[in-house]
Amino acid sequence: MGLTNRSMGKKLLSNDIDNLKKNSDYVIAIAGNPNVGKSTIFNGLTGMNQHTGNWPGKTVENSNGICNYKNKKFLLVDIPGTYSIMSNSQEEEIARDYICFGNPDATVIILDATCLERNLNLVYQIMEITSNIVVCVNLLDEAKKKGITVNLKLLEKRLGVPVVGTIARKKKTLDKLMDKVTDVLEKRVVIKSNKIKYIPIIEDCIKILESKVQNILPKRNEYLLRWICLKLIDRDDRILYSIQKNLELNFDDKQINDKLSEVQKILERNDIKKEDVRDKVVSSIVFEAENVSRDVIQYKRSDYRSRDRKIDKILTSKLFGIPIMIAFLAFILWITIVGANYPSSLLSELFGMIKEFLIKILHSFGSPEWIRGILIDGIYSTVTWVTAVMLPPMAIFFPLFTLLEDLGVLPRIAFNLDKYFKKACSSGKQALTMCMGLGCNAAGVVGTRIIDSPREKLISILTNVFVPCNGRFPFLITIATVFVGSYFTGIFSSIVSTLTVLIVIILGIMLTLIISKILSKTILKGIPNSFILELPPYRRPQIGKILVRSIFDRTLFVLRKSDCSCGTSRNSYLDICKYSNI
Ligand SMILES: Nc1nc2c(ncn2[C@@H]2O[C@H](COP(=O)(O)OP(=O)(O)OP(=O)(O)O)[C@@H](O)[C@H]2O)c(=O)[nH]1
Ligand SMILES: [Mg+2]
Repeated sequence: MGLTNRSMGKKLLSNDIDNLKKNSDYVIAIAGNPNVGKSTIFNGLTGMNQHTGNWPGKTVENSNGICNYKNKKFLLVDIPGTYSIMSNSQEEEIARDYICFGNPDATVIILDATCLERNLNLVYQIMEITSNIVVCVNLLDEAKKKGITVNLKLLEKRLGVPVVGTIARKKKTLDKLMDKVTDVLEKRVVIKSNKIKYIPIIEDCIKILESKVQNILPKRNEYLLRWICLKLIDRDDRILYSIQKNLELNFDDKQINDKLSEVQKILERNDIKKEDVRDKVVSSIVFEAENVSRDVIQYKRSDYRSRDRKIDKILTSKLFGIPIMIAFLAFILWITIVGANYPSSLLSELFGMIKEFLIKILHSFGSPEWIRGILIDGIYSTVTWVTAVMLPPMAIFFPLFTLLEDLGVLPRIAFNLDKYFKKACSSGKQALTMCMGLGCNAAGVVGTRIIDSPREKLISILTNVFVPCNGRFPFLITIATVFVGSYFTGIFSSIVSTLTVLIVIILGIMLTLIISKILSKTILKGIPNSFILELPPYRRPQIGKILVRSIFDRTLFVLRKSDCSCGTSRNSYLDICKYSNI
């Protein structure tokens, strides 16, 4: 299992995806709420390295990867996390359009075992648009720690679709998932999903429309009949537009319009306004999700979230929130500076010895002085100096940053900074993309896709560069150590250097806020959108994996590029704008 085409780490063109589809036996969509472990499962099955971390909204576009399992080739598609497929945010549209119109052979819906009720809402919505579903209850280890037990057999019975439990971090548990998926694809299990029964008036309206919509719906899309009728009753224009475009349908049909008028009259007669339809639909889903989760979940303790709440009270408090954040950052920078000194000098010595050796070799060949100058004093010395100075701080900062990300600290930082971004009339989510910028500005800019408003997205992109990324830290650290820290001795030298870098970062954050405010008041005028940010539970980071991932995937990648691929070249900038939908 998990044999991978690693070259797929790069961005795939639609041609490549078509080829992959052709060469695979099945296409599987991996859907679910944000931060439930979709990408971890995807990585586990494909061997790829999609961005994972403990905060919602990391995956912003569909990613493709191949999983070979029991002589079958599966094309897995990791789609962005979404709480619902009813509203119109970008991630939700990407997820909905893929499940609905991307024709996957099966959809695996990943659920978080520790908050099943909310996750089930999405299951019921997806059940309306596809029948080939496997429900995967992930994070069973976390649930166990919190004293939560999920009765998977009963859940399967209540939903009417196959259910499997996994711990994404333990790859072995993923075999069970692939077995269930294969059973579904090879029709070894018959799925009879228990769809939601809406209130009788809405069910009646669906029936009225069904006969007419069926006439224009191609046979292969018959499964969508009920859902399309529901959307027509809901008069959800954007979804209807998407349905018409993707399925090449035309709802401007006399018979359908007549039936729609009839439906509207029925709704009016029953005092149900246009905006009430969706509320009624959602209430039915929430009610059923509550019922099912009440039946299938057992709690050993009712206060299973109390530890997280206690920590959050301190980390997000008005008084301590920001000082603790600054102290965290200072500590990480200090460890980076102190820790980088030793490997840096060791590397310098090593490269120095190799240099002597190379000079001797060149001498023995009788090479002229100018060749030695170009090869050793020029190319070799520059490359090795950059490596000795850049590699150690990056190799220390990246893992520490990823550790905080996996722990779940980033959303807490965003929460603390939200009010400042609101004052700057920009998006609260900008705090998250700014934090990502600390790791890598390119990732920060691509991450702006989580911001819905184009105005706020543009502000975030333009200001992301003000926070120094990991590629620029070594340079900052060198400057701070040489020009400031060197005036002090012993431990004070590293403390002063740390404070200098810290001040530069804080200035960068202040500049981000000031420029965002100026842009919001001038060329990018507008009112900030409100947003809801979920504070995820604190999760124990996987230290070994973080070390490997940060050093091999990030540090060496950045070092190879030497400029952090921060979008300085025209092509990468265009790529970034494309990914961010600008
Ligand atoms: N303990 C534990 N942690 C898990 C498990 N699955 C995922 N995680 C962690 O949960 C966090 C979120 O995982 P991701 O794979 O990034 O989640 P996602 O659903 O892809 O998130 P988005 O792309 O933001 O929607 C990461 O820190 C994972 O290491 C699991 O089964 N057990
Ligand atoms: Mg993801």
